[in-house]
Amino acid sequence: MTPAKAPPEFNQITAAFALSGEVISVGPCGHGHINETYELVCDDGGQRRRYVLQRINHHVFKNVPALMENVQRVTQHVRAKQPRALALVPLHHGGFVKQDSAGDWWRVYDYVERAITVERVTTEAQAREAARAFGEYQALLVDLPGGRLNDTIPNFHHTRTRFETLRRAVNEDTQGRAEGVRAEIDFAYAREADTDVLLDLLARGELTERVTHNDTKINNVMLDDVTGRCAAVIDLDTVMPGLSLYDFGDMVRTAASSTTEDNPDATQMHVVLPYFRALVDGYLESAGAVLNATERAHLGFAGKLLAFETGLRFLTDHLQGDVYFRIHRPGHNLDRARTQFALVKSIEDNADAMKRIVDDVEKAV
Ligand code: GN1
Ligand code: MG
Repeated sequence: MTPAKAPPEFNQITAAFALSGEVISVGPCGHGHINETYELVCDDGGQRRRYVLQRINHHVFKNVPALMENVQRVTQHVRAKQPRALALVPLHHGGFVKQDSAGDWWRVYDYVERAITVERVTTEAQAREAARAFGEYQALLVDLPGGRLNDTIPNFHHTRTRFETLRRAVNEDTQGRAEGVRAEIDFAYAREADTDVLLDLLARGELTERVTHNDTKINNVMLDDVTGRCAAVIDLDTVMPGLSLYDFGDMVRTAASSTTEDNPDATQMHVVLPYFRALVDGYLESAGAVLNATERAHLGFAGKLLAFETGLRFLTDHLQGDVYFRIHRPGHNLDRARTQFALVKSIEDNADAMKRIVDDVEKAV
């Protein structure tokens, strides 16, 4: 995907939303790979008010009204319990999403002020707080009224499907890139058996479907810039039925790792055990009462699985010509696949130590 373009008919779009004041500036916002995100600054009678405007990627999220129904239900439910949680801004004429003449969909959130996101954890306290916050989010959604949420992306974390998609991309090799990534393909194929582990446990009833966030990377939690406590969980487009282990695993992938997924030098990537311990500690503090013994027993494996699955997705996108994740340089998705696979290897090498950490933390709770 190419970097964000200037949005068309911008004024008509912002005018449709019930904003306080006049829009005085628009700038880029965040580091997401899928949607386009802008910061809107409004002048409200001399007071500055900020909003987040997003163009929803409808090639990725094919049913935007169904997605927005989820987001609306979830934000309404969480906001009643967390005053700083994300809130949608309505349209003047009702509803929360505006379609422009090109068929693109737009929505606006209130800006979460006095809070930051980080791309990489630098203290154990940050890791613990992020995990506590995502665990709390999970626990808050246990009593979400209104029935099952829509599947905004079917089979999103179905690792077997992700694996088969990679295999198809290798066989089709539309860009002629397979030869150059033989080592990565072999790495993936050697771990095929991992793809079914959680799916088999789910089929046997040992894991339970829950309402999960499904994209718990570290930059999807906003931390108060003074206290460091969670201000808001963001990026709610994939909140839908899922496994809690997907949420925990994606935290391990992005918060118990030594470098970012974008690092072109994959040798710098490894699991950071003190951050892993902090994640287990924070997650069990808030979600511990919800989790069953099978979930607890697979916390380390979940980190490996999500790094593996995300690596499969990056490698597939590289082979297919970078059509899904936004890239900022040639080979970017390949670099990302390499960091993910380096993390998988590191988690394999540290599996015993990670198991001991989980046991230790459980004993202490
Ligand atoms: C995407 O939108 P963003 O950048 O927060 C992706 C996640 C991946 C992540 C990898 C809808 O998240 O699943 O884990 O990139 N979101 C979607 O950085 O595919
Ligand atoms: Mg995001």
